Amino acid sequence: MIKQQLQLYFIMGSVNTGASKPLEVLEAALQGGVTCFQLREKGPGALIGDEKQAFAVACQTLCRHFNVPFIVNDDVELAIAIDADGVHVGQDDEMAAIVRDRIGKDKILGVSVHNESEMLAAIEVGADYVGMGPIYATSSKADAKPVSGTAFIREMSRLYPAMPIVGIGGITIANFKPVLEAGASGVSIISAIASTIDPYIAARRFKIALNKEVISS
Ligand code: 3NM
Repeated sequence: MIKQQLQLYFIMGSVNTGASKPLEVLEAALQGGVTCFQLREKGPGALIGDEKQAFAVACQTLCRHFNVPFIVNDDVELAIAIDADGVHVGQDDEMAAIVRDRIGKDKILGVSVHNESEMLAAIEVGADYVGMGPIYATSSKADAKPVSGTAFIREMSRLYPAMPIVGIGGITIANFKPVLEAGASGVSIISAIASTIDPYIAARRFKIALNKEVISS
């Protein structure tokens, strides 16, 4: 179930959509077939407080309409307040073990990992999936680590095949295939959907290409 939901994992905040209205971008992406959504409200100009919560609820309402999981990046308080489907945390965010305790076993917990000891810690806390990146160069995360390529995904998916993996960072329609070939269940994308002129077409293209990969694998 979770592996299918990770196939086309769209991430966005209100600052990622350029001149387009964020909720319109999200709706178009959902119509195009994204299978999971993460609200990542970060960076200069990001919403805070009540405005952030209202935006989150609007995103959640859209996701529910399309039956797509709604995950909140980092902000556990917010996720609990609005009963989000899950939380994604990095290594610098609140410790994954604490987050698991707070959100409970039934919610989705995603953790970013960059080495085997972080992978083992994520398994230990019962993460539902792990994110690995940046696979390629990205301008969507100011503090991104050096580009990792797909070798880490390949190694971890071989050693720990039960843990679903998503690749993230610089992924486009032209370069996503090696991420799946390395063993990831899906791809996480900000700009190749959020910053395009037509997010519906962008998501649709990804969806069709990803389905072809599943059929041919
Ligand atoms: N996390 P884009 S890279 C949010 O390496 C995020 O953990 C990363 O955006 C990591 O699809 C990244 O526009 C940005 O490259 C992904």
